[in-house]
Amino acid sequence: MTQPEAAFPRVRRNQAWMWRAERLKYAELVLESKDSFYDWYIDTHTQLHQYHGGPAFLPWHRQFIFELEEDLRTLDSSATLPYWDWTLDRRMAGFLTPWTLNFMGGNGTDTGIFTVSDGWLCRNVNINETALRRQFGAVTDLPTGQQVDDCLGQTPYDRDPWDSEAEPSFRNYLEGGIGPSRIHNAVHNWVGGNMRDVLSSPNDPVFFLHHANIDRIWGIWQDQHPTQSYVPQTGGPAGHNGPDKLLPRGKPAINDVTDRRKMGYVYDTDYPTIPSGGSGMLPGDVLVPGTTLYSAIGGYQLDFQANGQLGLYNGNDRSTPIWAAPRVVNGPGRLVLEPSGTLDLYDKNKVKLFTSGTSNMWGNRLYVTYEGELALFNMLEQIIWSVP
Ligand SMILES: [Cu+2]
Repeated sequence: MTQPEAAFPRVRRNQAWMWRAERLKYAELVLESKDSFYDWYIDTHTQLHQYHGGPAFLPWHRQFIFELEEDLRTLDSSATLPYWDWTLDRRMAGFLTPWTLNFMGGNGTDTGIFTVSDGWLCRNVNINETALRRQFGAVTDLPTGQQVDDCLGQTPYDRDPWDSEAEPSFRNYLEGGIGPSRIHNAVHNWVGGNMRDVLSSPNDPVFFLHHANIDRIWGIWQDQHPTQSYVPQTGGPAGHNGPDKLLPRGKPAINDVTDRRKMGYVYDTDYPTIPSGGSGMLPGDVLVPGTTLYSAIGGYQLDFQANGQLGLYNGNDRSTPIWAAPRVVNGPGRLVLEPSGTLDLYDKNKVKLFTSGTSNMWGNRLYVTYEGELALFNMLEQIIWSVP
């Protein structure tokens, strides 16, 4: 059976919706990278302080975390960076936070997988071999969703004097030079410990989850403001103009990394621009007509036909569906798996044709099982809804 190739093999997902095994796999992969390339990122970030407090802050960090993702993919070709949406669960612990022992570890010193005894030695100026430190919430709160929305309303991208005083400036508002919430800086300070020393902060592996989220927010802003491009192109500080090449490699140029889709990755929140299909739907996924989900074995398939009709079939018998959603009247719409856990089918007029009615069960996933069911699995991998 042929399964459709995803147009974007690299989808960066919200860590909150990753299953236990996926969280552990990512944490162990990062721990493994400590033996080879990881420390290069700590040292490079520490040295290149000129990319903070200026327009290149966002493109430089985009390329920086992209390179780590590329390196991780040499160890596991399916790896992508998770992102930490800190507005989602602003507590210090809980299953939607990254602070679980099978993932980023907890508060304080030396917890979880990233401990000295497991080989996670922090590098500070001239001093190696210190334990990872955190002190949650000691100096500030995490940003709220409203504060991020306020940030997304800021234009232009940046302006003179192109530094931490620039205003109005989306970049400076997001980075944390201005605005009531100091978004990017506040998250570093909230985590505390190693993250609070911004230059050596990649010592804490949550750095990359935080910066993936900052990068995601930049991407959303770019999509919302298509006429606002990267500035300055000339006349800005050295290294911060669009054609300038990014250090330390001297490539690519800033203008080469302003389009994440051209770089070949997207975030799960970038839907519905991703043609979906394949084996299942994850929280936030949107399926467009003309795509099919397949069971891993057994030959069952969920067809979302081009006319918007949704049906579950035994692949050997396409004449009669095992189960079918209510008939589409107004034309094809979308199938949406809401992060809050509901599967909803819409028609072209956004009229809801069908719902699983499973809201407030955050993180459900949809699969076609090998027994021929369409089933929603909760985060404990239990079936909580199925048809027929
Ligand atoms: Cu940085």
